Amino acid sequence: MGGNEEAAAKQAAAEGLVDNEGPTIFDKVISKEIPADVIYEDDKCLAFRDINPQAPVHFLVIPKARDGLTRLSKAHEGHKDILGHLLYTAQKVAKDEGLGEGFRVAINDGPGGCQSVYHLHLHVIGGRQLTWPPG
Ligand code: IU
Repeated sequence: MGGNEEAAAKQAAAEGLVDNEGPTIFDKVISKEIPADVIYEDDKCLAFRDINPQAPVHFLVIPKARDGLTRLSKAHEGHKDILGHLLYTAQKVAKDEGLGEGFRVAINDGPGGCQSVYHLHLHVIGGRQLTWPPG
């Protein structure tokens, strides 16, 4: 690996752009080290607006403790409570955001699912007519 490539790989790993269980950019959102537009928070999770919104309303719901959940497919029996909590929170915040007409909850898993940040997150998207199938 050349110097530039190595630096890019290190940067990607530092930002949680690879599934290596290391810290991700979302840890910095949780610790408030980097600013985010947080719209809901409790002891277990955080919801904040996506910096690159795909619809008028687009926010992410993330667990505060990653506990191995870099991606949904890493889930085990012990994660059922937090998974339920994230889904419950997604619909609650969607209502607060005025998405009474409907919305979409999506979880991208791994390279095939177009996941880019390896800290589990639910996308909640709405505020316009969504179409199906997604890309
Ligand atoms: P993905 O499912 O891993 O592809 O989605 C990651 C999302 O995180 C993506 O929609 C980004 O726009 C979003 N995001 C963010 O909101 N804030 C950040 O600092 C970073 C990514 I990096």
